[in-house]
Amino acid sequence: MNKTQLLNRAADNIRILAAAAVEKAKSGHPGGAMGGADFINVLFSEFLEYDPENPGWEARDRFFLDPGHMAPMLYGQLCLAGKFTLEDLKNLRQWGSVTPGHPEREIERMIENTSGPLGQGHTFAVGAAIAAKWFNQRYGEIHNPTIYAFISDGGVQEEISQGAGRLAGHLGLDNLVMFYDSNTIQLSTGCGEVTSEDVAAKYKAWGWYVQEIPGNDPDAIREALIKAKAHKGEPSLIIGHTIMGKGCVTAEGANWEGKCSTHGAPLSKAGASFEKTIEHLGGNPEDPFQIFPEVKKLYDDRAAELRELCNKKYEAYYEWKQANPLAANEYETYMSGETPCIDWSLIQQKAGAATRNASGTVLSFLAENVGNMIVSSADLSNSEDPRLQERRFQRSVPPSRCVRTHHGVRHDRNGAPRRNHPCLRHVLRLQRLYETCCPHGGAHGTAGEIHLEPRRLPRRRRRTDPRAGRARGADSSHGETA
Ligand SMILES: Cc1ncc(C[n+]2csc(CCOP(=O)(O)OP(=O)(O)O)c2C)c(N)n1
Ligand SMILES: [Mg+2]
Repeated sequence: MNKTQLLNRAADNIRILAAAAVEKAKSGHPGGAMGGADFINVLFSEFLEYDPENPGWEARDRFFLDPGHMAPMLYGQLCLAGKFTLEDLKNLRQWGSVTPGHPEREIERMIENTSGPLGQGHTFAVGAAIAAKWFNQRYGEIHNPTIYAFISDGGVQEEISQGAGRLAGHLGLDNLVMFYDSNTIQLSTGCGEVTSEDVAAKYKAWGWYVQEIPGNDPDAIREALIKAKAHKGEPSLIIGHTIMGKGCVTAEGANWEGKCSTHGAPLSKAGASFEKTIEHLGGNPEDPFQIFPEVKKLYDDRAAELRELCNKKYEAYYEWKQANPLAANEYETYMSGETPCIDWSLIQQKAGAATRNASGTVLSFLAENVGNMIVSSADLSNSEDPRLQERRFQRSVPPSRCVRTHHGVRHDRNGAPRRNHPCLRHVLRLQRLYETCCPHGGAHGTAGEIHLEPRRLPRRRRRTDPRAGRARGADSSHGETA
């Protein structure tokens, strides 16, 4: 079996697991999951850099799944990577199981965040990319992760994505690589019935580097990912033309791919034959929950490669830390998740001050006290906080402590349901999810939103000293900071 055949086999394995989990649950979304399997498989087996034994490693690459309904694909993938068991997959969408219909966040199992509401994963990824860029500009190579996102037709159509995409292009976030699963099918119709825009032209106009590929071809996916990672100055969009329900057949063995019915129903209820489809994909319909031995080896080998890669990175970090103790101390403080101790009584407000001026007073104070604060401003920066004017987050400019990202006028949805513009909010939320920044957002009609609450995440193990590492076991070095 050559490499291409092996990757096809692994993607078929994911398709089988996703379809089987939905079939057993009697509900869920198999079609999109089966079409996107090739991309996620190449990403996880060749590109995504993570520590298999330390999922909370701060400098890991991130993967955000925008269409949360494609969770069976992610679970299937993470089962190959050893983060879920076959038993977990059998319990998809069951009360109390670890495999809900739309997972939110579970870093230990490598779930950064998926979104139920389509489009939010796009903004999450942009927020993470801004945060990662800030760390990279400030601390260099020791923190240089790639942020990957996976989006589908619905997410590309959602308005919230437009604000996020334009901002990412404007900021030149070349640490962001997004795969668009363009299968031309959505929940109730073909995409052509509801949209006719040129998505490639749209993203190019926003300043993205855009590639179009056959999205079920592992070699094309690999090539596109290599080019995307090498491209500087712009975020990347890989438009993958994929096949909804790839591999689906009927009881008679006729092709049943590209059918809207497979979006949100078990294959047996969507016009396909579950058994024939599993057989067609090389699985066993009597016992579909299996990891093929050659696929297991593929992922075991990848885990060994990743361990070696991480050891080198931990070693490099240790050397950097020895040479830069002050910067390392700052970095580790930010990464520890500890919020600084703020004496709020020091903030003096004038009686009757306008809320935007009051907000500016608070921000000015925080700017001096919260070094990892990222302020997002929707063209209201001068009325809020003049001092932050100089600290603009820009392309290729080493940032100061506490920066402002100027979002421009993006209050683009009248009657937006929340106080702040939703795009801004979700970008902020993700900067928070990145665990390392204190985001603030200011938009029309609000005094701002500051996320400074203590994090509720379990403390993550950090191995800043490579010699204090893995040998001690996964749980023995919690909170190990210098
Ligand atoms: C903001 C938002 N609107 C509507 C939905 C309901 N919904 C879930 S999936 C989906 C269609 C998705 O189509 P696509 O993204 O192409 O996924 P595929 O059918 O290819 O799996 C819709 C409308 C949602 N999850 N979020
Ligand atoms: Mg689709």
